[in-house]
Parts: sequence; C-alpha cells; structure tokens
Amino acid sequence: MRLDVVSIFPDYLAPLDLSLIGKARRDGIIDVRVHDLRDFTHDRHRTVDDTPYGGGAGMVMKPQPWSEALTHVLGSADEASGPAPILVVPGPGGQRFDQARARELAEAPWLAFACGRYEGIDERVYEWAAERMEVRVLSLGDYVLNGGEVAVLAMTEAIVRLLPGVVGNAESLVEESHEGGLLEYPIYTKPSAWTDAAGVTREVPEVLLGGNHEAIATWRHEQRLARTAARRPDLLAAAATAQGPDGLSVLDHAVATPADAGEILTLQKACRLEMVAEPQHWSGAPAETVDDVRADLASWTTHTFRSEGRLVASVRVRRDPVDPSTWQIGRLMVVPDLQGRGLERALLERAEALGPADITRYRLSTGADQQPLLRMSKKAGYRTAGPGEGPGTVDLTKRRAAPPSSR
Ligand code: 6GU
Repeated sequence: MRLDVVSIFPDYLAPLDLSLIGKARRDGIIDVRVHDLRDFTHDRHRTVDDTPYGGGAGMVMKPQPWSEALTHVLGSADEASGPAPILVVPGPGGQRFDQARARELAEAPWLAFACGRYEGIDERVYEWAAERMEVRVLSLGDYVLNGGEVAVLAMTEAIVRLLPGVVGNAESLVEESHEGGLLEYPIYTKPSAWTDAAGVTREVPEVLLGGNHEAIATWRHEQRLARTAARRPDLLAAAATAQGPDGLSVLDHAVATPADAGEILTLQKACRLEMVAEPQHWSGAPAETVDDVRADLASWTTHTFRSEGRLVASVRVRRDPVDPSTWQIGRLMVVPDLQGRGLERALLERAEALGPADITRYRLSTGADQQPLLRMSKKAGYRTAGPGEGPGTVDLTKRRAAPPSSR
C-alpha cells in the first residue's frame, strides 16, 4: 500500500518508522512518503496560511501550496498504486473514523493524507481535490487537536495493522474490540490467584480455568455485551445489525408508505452529506422535498429497514416501464454510522431477490460520486452502463443469473 502524507511538520510523522508500522515499511508492505507542504510555496517566507475572508480568529491554509503538493502526489502514480489515491483529510468536522472505516481504507492500494493546521484549509482545495480523487474528511472523535498529524498516526496505525503480514497472528485481529461492533472481553494471565502487596487475593474467573471452550466462548460473549452496554451503549444498535451473514435480517423490514416520506428524505440528506467532502458541494442536484419523495413512493416500491424504530436503510425497486425485463434498483441508502459493514451489499442482494421470475437484467442507479457504493456494486458483478436519468447519477447493469432449475 502506498501512503503519502502532506504536512508542514514532516518530523511529526517520524513514529511511522517505529514498531510494527516501521517494520511493515522495511518489509515493503507499505511505501510511506512524507511531503513538506512548504516545499510547494514560492515566496521567501514559505507562506502556507493567510487571514480568513469574512473575518474571524486564526489563519486559513492557502489553496495554491495544497494544489501543487497534491498535484505532485498525483504525478507519482504508478502501476501498483493505481491512478489516484483516496485523499483523507483529518479534521474534527469529519465523519467518524472507526474500525469499519479502517477496514475499508485498508483495501485501497493508495491513500494520501492532507494534514491541516490552523483553522483549516481553504474550502476550494476540497472542491479541487474532489475533481481529481475521492476525498474523505475523517475525525478521530469529538474533540479538537491542533492539526491532522496525530490523527494520521492514529489512522495509519489502525489501517496498516490490518494489512496481511503486519500483525503476526491474524487471529488477534479478529478477537478484539470493535470487531463485530462490541468491546473486548476481560483478559487474564497467570497466576490464577494473585495476591497484591496488601495481602488481598484476586482470582481469575472460574470458567476460564476449566477448559470448556463452549462455556468460555459464551462467558466471553456475555462479558462483551455487558461491557458494551455499560461503557458504550451507543454501539449496541450497530452491533445488532452487524450480526449474522446478512445484517439486514435483524432489521424490521417494511414497504414504505407516504407516512415514511419525511424520514426517507432525512436519510437521503444524510447519505448525500457523506458523498462529498463538504455539504456545500452537494453535487448539483436540486434539493428534494417531502413531496418529491412522496411522488417517488407512488411510482416505485420502496423498502425500509428499521432498528428499534429508527430508519437505518432503504432501497427502491420497480419493473422498468420501458423495458419490462429489467428490474430497476435505486436510492440504495444506509445511515452513515452503519455504512461499510456489509449492509449495502445485503441490501442490493435483497433488492435483486425482489425482482419477479421473468426479470433477466438489473439496472442500478447511483450517484456518480458514491465511490464506496460503486466499488461494492462492481464487486457484486455490475458494470457501468452510462449516465443515469438524474443529474450526477450513473446506471450500472448486471445480467440476472438463470435459476439452476431452468436447465
Ligand atoms: Cl482527525 N483532526 C483534528 N485537527 N482534530 C481532531 C481530529 C482530527 N479528530 C478529532 N479532533
């Protein structure tokens, strides 16, 4: 995996030479290139920032050094890296970086990180970059750091340790916090009875000493649930949907009625927000209204999936009015906090399965800038057919496999 980092403090990234990440570098598993943003300035003071238009505190990073630095990075593309990286811009205003995001990014052949400092980077840099590569604004959590460098260290560690050959024992990747959406169970080592300096003895839970693997697995799972409920109750809904090969099966499925239109519109807006770096760049399409959604409900069958009442996913399907052998699938949406856990694929397969027996082809419509969705549908066998009906949309098609009984 190629990793490029652009920063005004390249020395901040020195820890990338240490420990498992450093070894992955020496082993050739990752190719890390750190760039000094100031090398792309042209004035004597190597200026990268200036005062904000409209007033306000702090300084804003200028667009020109960023476009030149990122052009330099793009120009170093090679066969293994592919044409362009996914550009990660760490910032407290981004989507939450979590284990699912780490897993998703670990699949990319090339990642670039743009470390902002001061109040942030001129908004036009995001626009410029989004025209050239996929851009993700990602946050570590709800607090403010001085710049993106520490976040890059955290994110690269979370991503690189998932690459094959980096962590020696692959099983230790599976049995840990956040895999499966739950926190880790408590762990113990020898001695089985430990006496501290005050003379108090603490025992290891009995079940772990018995060698009954089924009992141990059950105990550990209960501990994970109890711990997650106590410390991170917010994770439990996500864990429920992550269970089983088809996370959809634990959700409440229904066909949408006009009463659902408001919630579907909210889901649409939340998904649109995730598509591009920043909300003001919503790609062209005029804002939809509840009435638009209601009108759609009349000409499509929209399927909704809820978790404890909350609308978490939906998809709409219908027979193509022009070509009745084609099953149209569109508006495939999963709430941002549950994206990247396999629900999208399950939703697509469910939408396909809803097609009547005489359907021979699927046509999926999606936003041209919905990269994760495009990647997923290609993995599922779809090929780009051309621009879609709505502005900024594309159509993908796939032949329906003949049922085994037909021959
Ligand atoms: Cl990714 N960057 C900055 N500057 N502050 C943060 C953050 C990232 N995540 C939380 N706070």
